[in-house]
Order: sequence, then structure tokens, then C-alpha cells
Amino acid sequence: MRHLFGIDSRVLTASAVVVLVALAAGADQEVTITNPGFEQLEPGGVMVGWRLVDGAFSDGATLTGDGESVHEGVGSVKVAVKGHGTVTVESDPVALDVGKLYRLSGWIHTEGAVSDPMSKYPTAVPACLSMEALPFTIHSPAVGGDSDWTRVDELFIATAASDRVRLHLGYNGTARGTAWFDDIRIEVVDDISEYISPETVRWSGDGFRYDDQGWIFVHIEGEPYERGFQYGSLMPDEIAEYIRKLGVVQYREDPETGWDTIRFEADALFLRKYDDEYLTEMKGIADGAADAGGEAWERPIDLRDIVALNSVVDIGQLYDALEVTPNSLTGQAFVTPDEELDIDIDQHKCSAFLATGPATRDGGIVFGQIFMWSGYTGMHWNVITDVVPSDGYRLVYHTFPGGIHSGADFYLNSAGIAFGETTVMQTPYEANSTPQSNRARKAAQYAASIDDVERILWEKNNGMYTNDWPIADFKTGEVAILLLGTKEKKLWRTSEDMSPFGTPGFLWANNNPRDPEVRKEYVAQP
Ligand SMILES: [Ca+2]
Repeated sequence: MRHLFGIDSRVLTASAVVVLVALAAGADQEVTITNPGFEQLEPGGVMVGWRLVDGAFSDGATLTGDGESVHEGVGSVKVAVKGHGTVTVESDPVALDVGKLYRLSGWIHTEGAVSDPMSKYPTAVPACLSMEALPFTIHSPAVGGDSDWTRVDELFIATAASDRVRLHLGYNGTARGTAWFDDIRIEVVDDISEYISPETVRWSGDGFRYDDQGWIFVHIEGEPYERGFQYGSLMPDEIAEYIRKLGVVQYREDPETGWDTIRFEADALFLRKYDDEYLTEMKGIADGAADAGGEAWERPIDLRDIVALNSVVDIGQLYDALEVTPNSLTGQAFVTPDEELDIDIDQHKCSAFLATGPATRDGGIVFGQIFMWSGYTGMHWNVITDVVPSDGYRLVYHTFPGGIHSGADFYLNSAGIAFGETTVMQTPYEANSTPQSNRARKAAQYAASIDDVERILWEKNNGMYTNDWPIADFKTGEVAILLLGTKEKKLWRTSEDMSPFGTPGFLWANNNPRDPEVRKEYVAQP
């Protein structure tokens, strides 16, 4: 290793200054990055601590140390593309605390840096900073055109204990031109108000809500009625708007009548099947929303509205379920194998995978799921609800305004359990049982193991929303998929026989009911 351009005395002085500044700010507040100011080159001109990322640069892209255009010190890093292209440069690993807030910053100078105007989604940007573990949507503000040295920064919450800084020219698409980077820093940010401005946080008792990049985060806690009241009072307008749209979907010409139909169905079939705990929570949501001015067709939101809102998924499955649910004349009616193969296009819904042990780089669990729903009402599924209940585990789930269950489905709890769901063909309806929305929520609140999730989803199963339920236990590293029919179920788990998967440590769900006993439920039996 040698110092860039051989001016050792200047480099030593600069290092001493950096050390003093770091001590003044609290030595643990700055994350160590190798060669953050691009002052050091290996023999042969290779930049110490930074490199091009394999597979993330186009032909002719270059990374060089530069001593002419610098922000501080004697060197910077210069990246360029040939024509339109892309370059990603990454640092040596940096150590972060998962869940902690950091600020990534640096200086960028560009000449003729212009991104591809034809790239629509994601939107291509010229030069910016990001972290390897962050999704492509999270990066610093971009610098482009002919720009003098410009400071950019980006707050992020660490998602990996070992991450890398990334420097981009042509990110989320291509760009042309040249960019210089210098003085990259990562600092711990202790004050959460730098990320979420206190003025944007709304409170209700111990509950609060804030909005971030299109998502609504709502935290509620306490006894069922108390936490429900917090929930409803924190999003009356969103609940009202979601109700209105569900009414439109049901009956476009007269949405109020459409919604009354859903309310009647939910009241007749499901309201009395919810556990006391969840009915009480929904009563709290209704009262909280009404208290905060939430209205449906100029009357205050009430309990039946919130029960209907939370029963929409169960109701939606009834049409298919009744096709295969027996009555006293059943015996002639059946679904032929050919008909079963002729799966309607809208049967192809959410998909998910689980990987662990031999299927992941570090042996830990990776859980991925996509959610599919119509866009008209689906845009309102932008709520992340965080519940600290008086009984059971803390749980976090992705849902719609006023959802006591996820529906999406995506749950995490403080016992280390995560589970999701992907739809398969609907099995029969079991009228005298508990709604799936109740069972799924209960599993998320009370399960501490894969066995618990299976047991709670299975107990008093009403058969609605026949699903593959991917389940992960982060305490043990085990993952599983539960195919839950109405009278039949099948669990595959990585600690046991995984036939017919045959992929060690890897399970997936793609709307295909793999178990023959569950498939038999598609034929209505007398
Ligand atoms: Ca420098």
C-alpha cells in the first residue's frame, strides 16, 4: 500500500485531524470505512478498499483514482461510462447495528452526467450513493449534469450487520458522463426526530401514527378496546375512504347499498364468530374512528362497518366455497379433473418463498412474498400496524385501514415467528367456525412456534381463504408451509420430509395445492 501521489506528510496531517474530530464527536458515532476520502492507492493504481461490483458495470466503464478534482485531501475517485452505461462501486464491508439509524453522506461532482430519459420504472438517476443491503428505491439525492462538488446524504435504518457503501453512476438504469466521489461518511443518528419529524406524528393515548414515503405506520398498545380506539382515531379518513371504495366495488351504481349488503353478510355470517378479544378491538376501532369524525355516507362509522371491513376477505371466498360445499342434494355435482385444470386467471395470486440453512448464504432465514389485489382498493393497503397487546406477543403486520388482521398476509411477532399466505383454490365453507381473519390474527399474536401457528389456524377452521401459509421460526431457523384446506391440511417443514419439494432448505408457494387429500375437497361430497 502507498499513499496517493506520495504526499505522505499531508495525508498524515489529514488523518490526525480526522482522529481529533472523531474523538470530539464521540468515537463510536462514526462508522469506520476503509479509505473514505480516496487518499490511498495500491501499487498499480488500484483504489484501496473500493472496487467495481461484478455484474454491475457496463463495457468500457472505468474506476480510477484522481488527484486533479478533489473535494478534500489529495485524491478522489472518478467513475466514467462509455456512451450510456452503468457503474457501481462498493466499499469494503462496514459494521452496522441492525435496526439503528445512520446517515450516509458524501460529495459528488459530475460532468455531462445525464440519465436515460426513457427509463420509466425504476427511474434512472445519474450519480448517487446507496448501501448494498437497501432496496433500489432508497438512495441519496442524485447529482447530474455539470455540477460542482455537491454534498448529498441519506438517512437509513441498517438492515444488515455487515453492509457496503455503494457509489453509482447510472442507477436504476443507465447514464452517460463522468462522476467523482469523495469524503464518504456514515454516522450514527441517535435522534429519531431527524428521520420522523415530530410535527408529522399524531398521537392517541399511547398510540401514534406517522407517514413515510406512502406508508402509514400505526402503533397501538394496551387492552383490546383501548388499542382499538387508538387505531380508529388515528386513521378515520382512511377507514372511511376504504369503506366507500369497497361499496363501489360491490355495487357501482349505488355504493351505499353495496356496502349495506356487505355489512349484512358480515353481520349474518361472521360477527358472532369472532373471539371476544377481537370483537372488542373492532368496537374500539369503530368508536375511535367515529369520535375522530369518521363517517360512512354521513353517519358515524360503527362496529358493523369495522367487522365488515375485516370480513371482506372471508366474504370474497364464499362464492367459490359454496360451489364445493355440500347440501342435501349434493352427490351429482362435482368438479371434473379437466375443470380443475382450467384455473381462472384470477386464481393466480400471491406467491412466496422461504429459504434457510443450506439454501442461504449465511444459513439464516430469507422470506419473500408478493401481494396481489385489485389496484382500485389495493392502493389503500399501505398500512403497517404495530400492536403491543395486553396479552400475547407484540406483532407487526401489513394491512388496510382498520385491519385487525393482515389480509395481505404478512406478519412478524416478538416471539420470532413470521408467516404469510398465498391463495390456492377455495375449499368448502364450514359455517359454524371462526373466520380466517380472526384465526390469522390470533396466530400472529399468540404463536411462538410453527406448531402453534398450525394449531391456531386449524382450530375451528371455517375453511375460508384456502391457502399455503409459509411460516418461519427465526429462533430455530426452521421454515415450513402449511396447506390449510377445510377438513384436510398438510405441513411441510425443513426438519422433516419435504417431499415433493426436493430442494433442501427451500420451500415455495405458488397457488398450487400439492396435497391430494386437500385436492379432494374441491369435489363436493354428499
Ligand atoms: Ca479526498
